[in-house]
Amino acid sequence: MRSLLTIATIFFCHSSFALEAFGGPGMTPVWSSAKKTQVGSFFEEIGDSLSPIWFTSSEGVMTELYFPTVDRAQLRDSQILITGEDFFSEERKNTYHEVIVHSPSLATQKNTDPQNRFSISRTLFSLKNEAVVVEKVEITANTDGLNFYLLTNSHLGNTGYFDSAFVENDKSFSFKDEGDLLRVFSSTSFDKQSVGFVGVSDGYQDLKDDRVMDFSFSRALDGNVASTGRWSIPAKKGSYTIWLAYDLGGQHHAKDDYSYELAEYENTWRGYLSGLKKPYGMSAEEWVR
Ligand SMILES: [Ca+2]
Ligand SMILES: [Ca+2]
Repeated sequence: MRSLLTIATIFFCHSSFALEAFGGPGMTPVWSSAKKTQVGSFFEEIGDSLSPIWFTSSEGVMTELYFPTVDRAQLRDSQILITGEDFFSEERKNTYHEVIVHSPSLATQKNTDPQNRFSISRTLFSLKNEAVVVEKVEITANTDGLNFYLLTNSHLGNTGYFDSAFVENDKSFSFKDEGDLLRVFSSTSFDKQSVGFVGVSDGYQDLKDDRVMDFSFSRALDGNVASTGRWSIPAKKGSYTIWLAYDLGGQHHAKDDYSYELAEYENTWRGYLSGLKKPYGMSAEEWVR
């Protein structure tokens, strides 16, 4: 009887219908690569901007976010996993990374599958008066049958330990570690969602071998946690634009389109830079492209 109970318990804990993820606290947290390709923050004139948030990227994806001071990290990374009928790919490790510089303050990172089955472009910026970083993600599928998953690993309060992750609704996840909070919003809904412990019950572990998302845990408490959401976009060739908002201030009302805010971010930096002395040998046009 006891062994039956044990089996039943194990089955329940590992069932995709269970509410709480198994395997806590997950693997030992590690930070992302220090070889950053981009750092950014909203241009701040005293009394003008109220955006105490800094973002970074490395290996083609968003890495540490800092809030409310530049020495307090809140995120490890956020990237995309891709599955096809016969392959699994991790955006950060399995794609070619290219950086397209639009201006001194704005860049797009383009990640291309070596077999050109897909590409993902991401443009990062932050909002003027809120602790919110936005990613404009453009996905291009060059073949049918692909699925794209957002994988986010929080490191609230300067450590990957002690975080809890929750599925909020079909467009958002939240993370908590005592007084630190991160909410992640997507303009496109997810048709499958789960949170879990990194290295054990997260989306990466779920997908890497069988390419099928089986887990649907709605909370993972007190550990090294990550959220996974499969975007509800057609598994067909095509291009899809998705806006992601990462809110560390806790007050943000997500939007479906941040084009205006993207232009505002760029224009404030452009205005500031146009007033600086240009580097020797460089034309003003080259300096503020
Ligand atoms: Ca933490
Ligand atoms: Ca699976």
